[in-house]
Amino acid sequence: MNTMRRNPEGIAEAIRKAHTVALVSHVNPDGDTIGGVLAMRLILEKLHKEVTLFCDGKVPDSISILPGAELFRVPEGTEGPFDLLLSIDVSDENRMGRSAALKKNSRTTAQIDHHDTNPLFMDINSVDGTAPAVCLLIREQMKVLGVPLNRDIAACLYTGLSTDTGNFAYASTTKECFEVMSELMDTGFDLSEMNRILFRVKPRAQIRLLGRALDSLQFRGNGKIAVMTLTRKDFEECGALSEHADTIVNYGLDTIGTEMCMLAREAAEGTVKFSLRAKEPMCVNDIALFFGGGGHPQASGITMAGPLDEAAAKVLAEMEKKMEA
Ligand SMILES: [Mn+2]
Repeated sequence: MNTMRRNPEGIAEAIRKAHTVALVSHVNPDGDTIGGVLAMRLILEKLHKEVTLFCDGKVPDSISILPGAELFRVPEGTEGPFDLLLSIDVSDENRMGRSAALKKNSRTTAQIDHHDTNPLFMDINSVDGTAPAVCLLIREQMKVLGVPLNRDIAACLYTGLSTDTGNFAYASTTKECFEVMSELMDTGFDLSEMNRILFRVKPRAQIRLLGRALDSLQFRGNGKIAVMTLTRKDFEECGALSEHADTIVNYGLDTIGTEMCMLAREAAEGTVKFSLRAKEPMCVNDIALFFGGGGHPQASGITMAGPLDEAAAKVLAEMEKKMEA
């Protein structure tokens, strides 16, 4: 029986046996998966491993300042062979995108993750569904490997820790976050500059897109459900990219009286991408799962076929049903 648990010793053993290592992030990469992979790259290079980084997607601009971010390759699926493939923050095999094809070119597969829906899809799994960020598990992993912290690794781990905990504000934030933060601070990494780049500065296109989304804001379900939509035309006229919509959903949730929020955006090839959020004790991952998506209880996503209005109406109907229940 596979049970979900942290297994830093198992991962360390696999790393020690390997020379060539492929590190894999999830699709639609965020600060935790990118920060985690880049920290792990620095750790593995200290151990003289030959490391290749794969991400099926574009690293968001705000995190492209991290050391090594330019080294990510978009997988073709034919690369390798690798002694070890190690995915970081990937909740299921589909979330590897085209990197999943690298599994067959890898002698051993392993993962470090923190999603409690993870089906443990690698040979070696170190998964803790209660950890608020995978970067927390990377800190533990480097202790087991005997690699010390430095400023660059701290910057990478901070990126994951701060983004996945909403700046240490989500209910998922644990004492361990602050213990690790204390260690990161000892390296002298530039906290205020990191915060400026990660959380404050935004491209003009993103601010314009935010305006469009707020213009679309509606309150349904007795005012408890906030709904926003963005069309392809909105993206085009603002000059915005998909990543520019990533945090907009929070404005709906932050409105007083709102318990659930949805942002529906037209994406590539006639699909619609949904970001769903909920205030505790409300959750949205069951709604996401119902439509073939997934995620965390209070933050989930769905991708489904369009058109936008029809898809949004379907998801909204489920949200309203849940709110009435
Ligand atoms: Mn994460």
